[in-house]
This record gives sequence, C-alpha cells and structure tokens, in this order.
Amino acid sequence: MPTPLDEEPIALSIAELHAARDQIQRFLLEYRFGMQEVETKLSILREEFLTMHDYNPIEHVTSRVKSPDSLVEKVARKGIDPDFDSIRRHITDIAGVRVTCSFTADAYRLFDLLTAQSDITLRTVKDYIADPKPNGYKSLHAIVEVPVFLSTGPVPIPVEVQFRTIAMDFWASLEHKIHYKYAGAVPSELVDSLKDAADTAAELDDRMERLHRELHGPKPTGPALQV
Ligand code: 0O2
Repeated sequence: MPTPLDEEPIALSIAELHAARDQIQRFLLEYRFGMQEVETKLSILREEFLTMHDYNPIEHVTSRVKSPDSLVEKVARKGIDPDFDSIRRHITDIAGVRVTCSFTADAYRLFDLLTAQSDITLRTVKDYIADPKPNGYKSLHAIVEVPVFLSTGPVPIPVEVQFRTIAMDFWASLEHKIHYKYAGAVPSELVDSLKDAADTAAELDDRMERLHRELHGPKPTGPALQV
C-alpha cells in the first residue's frame, strides 16, 4: 500500500502536468485562431471570384496546427530554448495553410491578393516555384502575420501559407511519403525518378496553363482582380 508520503509527489506532478497541458493548449489555440482567420480570407476570395467572375482559382485549401509532438521534435531538432517566448519567435510554421490552385498564375494571384490585405503583414517569402529545391520541390511559401482579437487584446499570429498547383501538390505528397518511408535516406535511383517526375509535373503545368489561356484568354478581369 502506498503511504501518503509516496503519493504526494505523484499528485503534485499530475497537477503540474495538467498545468503544462493547459498552457500548451492555450498556446496552440492562438495559432488555430490565426489559421482560421487566413482560411476565412481565402474562402471570401474564392467566393468573390466564383460569384463575380464565374471562375474558381482555388482547387482546395487544407490546414493544420502542428501537433505538440511535432512541435517538441522541431524545438529539439533546431536547438530552440524550450520556452513559449522563444518558440513563438523561432518557429513560424506552427499554423499552416496550403492553397492548391489549378494554375501557377493563380497561385501567385492568390498570394498577391492575400498579402495585399491591410491587416496582413508579410514576414518572409520563399519562392520555390521560381527557384525549385534541388529535389524538384515547387511551392510558393509565405509567412504572414494576422491579428487575432482575444479578450485581452489583439495578438499577431504567424501563419505559413503554401501556394501550389495540383501537379506540385501531387508530387509533394508522394515525395513526402517516400521520404518518410526511407526515413530521409531515399535510394539515389528514386531521388532521380522523383526529380524526373517533378520536371514532368512542371511541363504539365505549363501545357495546361497554355491551353487554359487559349480557351479562355486571360481571366478573370475586374477592378480588384486584374490579371
Ligand atoms: P509539414 O508536416 O508539412 O509541416 P523548417 O520549416 O525550418 O524545417 P525550412 O526549410 O525553413 O524548414 O522551411 P520551408 O523550406 O519553408 O519548408 C517547410 C515546409 O515546406 C515543410 O514543412 C513541407 O510542408 C514543405 N516542404 C519543404 N520542402 C519540401 C520537400 O522537399 N518535399 C516536400 N514534400 N515538402 C517540402 P514540414 O515542417 O517539413 O512538414
């Protein structure tokens, strides 16, 4: 039978665990709100395009807040001090939104429209469409800051937004699975095949976009939505 002295430290550490869990939940909640703000902005743009121009530049939008496990792994991997202030400063992809478009021009157009909004601050851009990664990865990455209005006042929340085409998305999701399966040590033939597939996907994007232009001309037009 455990004595009260045996039980006391366990009861205390459970209380601490509860407090830590609550703190992490509260911390991640702010990122969920930031992510939702960006999702709302994208959904407004999508509906405006559809209603005013009968054109949908967004195929689909997915989003996620990093899981506590994945966040802890990244903090350890990057050697970041494990306190909330430091994590806030150094990890900018806790909230992530992925915008998949039919055409490359739409990916850039959506980026322009989102980052031009007055409450959005653009922190960094990585244009892996213009300058693909050596493995063939293509996507336009932006870290934007969006204000979230809490009961205590506004808090600027960073959100990583990735813009890409369906073909880029298809490639990235397969590459991600392969990378995961081989724990990063992908055999060189497979690396070459993936690079080849990325080139084919890029060619397909170019051809589809040319065909689209031939069919419809540069669309859509409108005061706020000039191509
Ligand atoms: P998840 O699960 O998608 O969030 P860092 O974020 O600091 O580790 P870096 O280089 O500063 O890395 O960020 P970068 O280049 O902006 O890329 C971050 C995200 O882009 C990744 O997030 C992936 O989603 C995607 N990405 C970048 N490079 C590749 C690639 O070669 N293949 C694939 N499939 N995706 C890529 P996470 O955190 O890795 O994963």
